[in-house]
Amino acid sequence: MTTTDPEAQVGQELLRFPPDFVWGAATAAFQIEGATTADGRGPSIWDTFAATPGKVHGGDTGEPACDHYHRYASDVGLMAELGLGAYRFSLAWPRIQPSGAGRVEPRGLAFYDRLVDELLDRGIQPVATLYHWDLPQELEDHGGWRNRDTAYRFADYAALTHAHLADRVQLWTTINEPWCSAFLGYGNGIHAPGLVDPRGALEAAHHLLLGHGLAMRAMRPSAPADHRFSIVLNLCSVSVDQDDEAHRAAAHKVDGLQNRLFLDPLAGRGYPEDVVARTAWLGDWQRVVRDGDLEVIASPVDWMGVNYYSPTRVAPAPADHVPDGPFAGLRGVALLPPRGELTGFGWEVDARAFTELLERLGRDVAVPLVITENGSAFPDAVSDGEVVDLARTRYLVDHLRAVHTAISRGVDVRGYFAWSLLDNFEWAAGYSQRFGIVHVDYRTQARTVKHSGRTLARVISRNAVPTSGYDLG
Ligand code: IFM
Repeated sequence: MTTTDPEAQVGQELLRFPPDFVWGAATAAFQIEGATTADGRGPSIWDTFAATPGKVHGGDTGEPACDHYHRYASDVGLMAELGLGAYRFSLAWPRIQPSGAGRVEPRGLAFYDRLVDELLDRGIQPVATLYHWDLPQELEDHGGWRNRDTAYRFADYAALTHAHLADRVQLWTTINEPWCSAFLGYGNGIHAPGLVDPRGALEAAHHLLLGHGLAMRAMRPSAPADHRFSIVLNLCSVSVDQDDEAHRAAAHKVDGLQNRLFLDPLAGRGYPEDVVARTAWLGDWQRVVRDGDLEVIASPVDWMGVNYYSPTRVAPAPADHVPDGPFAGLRGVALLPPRGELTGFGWEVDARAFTELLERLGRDVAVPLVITENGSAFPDAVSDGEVVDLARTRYLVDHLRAVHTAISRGVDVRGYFAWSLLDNFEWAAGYSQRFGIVHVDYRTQARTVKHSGRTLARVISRNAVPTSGYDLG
């Protein structure tokens, strides 16, 4: 699908995206809103975690973040300037139900009314994520996602929030990256609530999926026919250095815990037997997975959100070797350090692995895909009013080419959301990592559109990327 665009630079070949391809950028409530005690918002696990010394880089907290709670209107103005067709944001559960159950805070809902109305006024389609990691602290005090009851509380919250915005928001996502909530929050404890409990991580994974399914069942029956529901997964492409049985087995194990543990039950295939067998020493699946749960989890979705940043490299290791970090539930696998070109955050840059992942998902997932996050962190600086972030621009354009390649090979990808619209609170890394296509000066709250943001705007206006080079004119 290579054609020449008369508007493009002379001789520049373009890779065109499908005509109705959705272009957007994404954020999450805790990462940008600030105003953590405004208008009756309750505390979340991330407020507690960030207030705990040593947990977040530099002692950073959710204040002030990007003060988006007060600056949402001008931020939507920036989106319009960039030509975004859609904006993916998350709703803060503790703004809407401060204790995670029961009483609803109307001022919390009113903020999202204002945001959605502003988006619609500017012709930008809102894409709402119901849960992006900010669990109300009171639910964590009762076990958080390790407690089955949290899944039911999530469904209640999803139903009331969906009902409130149903007249204006058509695209919904239940949960963002359940793998991170389970394995970083309860597995190695680098994310809130900061627990090192590998068994609890598996329980949390199941309850997050159950919460997703219960929410689907709570929202779908009353939803207008044009509403489209999804879940967002951070799926990884697993790379090995050799193509032999031992390496393939190591890759299969990691693929099981990161990808198939989520993809299979969502697709109605149940939990992968090899993962269940391999983690039996950690969890009592029979106790945790109750009759009927798998049917609930497999409630049909309309699309699947895919978040991709970098590949995971693995190798076989002695049978009793337990890898550090989030894969602590796996024995006999070694995680290899990233190599080659790295982002400022030290993440490996590999756009080809993105195409491979999408092609695999094209085979394994029955619904259309949307890239709900993709981006890179580099240390940017404003100079003469500009941020010339060429490394991020290259990352962006190369990954868009990778998406285009997957589409040209038949994968049904319907949209792309850059992570992130704004520099923001990067979880345990605090404000030290900048992922934005718009720079934020946290002292003055000034916004500066980066070179990568202007590049994305040009891509959007042409609905195409050039076949080569990074100068989009
Ligand atoms: O900032 C996060 C986001 O909240 C979830 N996906 C990965 C991003 C970069 O780490």
